[in-house]
Amino acid sequence: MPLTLQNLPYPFEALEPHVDSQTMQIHHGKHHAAYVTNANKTLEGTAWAQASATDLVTRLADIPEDKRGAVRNNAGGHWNHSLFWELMAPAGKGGGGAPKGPLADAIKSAFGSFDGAGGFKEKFASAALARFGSGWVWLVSNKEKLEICSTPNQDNPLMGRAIAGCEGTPILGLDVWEHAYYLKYQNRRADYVTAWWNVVNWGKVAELLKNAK
Ligand code: MN3
Repeated sequence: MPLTLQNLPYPFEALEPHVDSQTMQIHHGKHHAAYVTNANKTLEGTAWAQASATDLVTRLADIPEDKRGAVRNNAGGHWNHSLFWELMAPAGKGGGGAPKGPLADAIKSAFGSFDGAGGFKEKFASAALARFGSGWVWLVSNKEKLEICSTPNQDNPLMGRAIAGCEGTPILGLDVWEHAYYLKYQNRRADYVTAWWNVVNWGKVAELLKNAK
């Protein structure tokens, strides 16, 4: 089956006021939908037409060269957004708060603390602000260790360090393209990041960490 656009796991307005309804509608219904359409159009009639998004991003080097750039951007965009929607939940109803259990322990061991000075949240937010132009910030599980890294455009850590400058299994990702925040926050990416913590679904992150091992 070609790639398909999944519905959001919550209504468009569910993440208000932190992420606004109009942004969610355009982001999912226009931006994400376009990545799916364009990836399918690129792969139509090729041996890759039935490949999963994960196959496409992890085996990018095997994709015919004339299609590779379009697959990198569009299958990458589809993979990244499919995860991103799952990583959020309404504030106070699965979203926000702090990680628990083995995830909390792993974050503390890798970064010193979750929300203390110089700790995980501060480092992740700095990486989000340091990403010039469009891209993503990731928390990855790489060889049993948690690391923060960032990628340009729709690159993904599963593409590997040689391509994406980052490697490992993503367990948390933040979209810092302007389309993710401009309607509500305009140029204030830092405010978007601060607000986004209120809707992070740490239960999902914990599950992804468990599956990454
Ligand atoms: Mn986006």
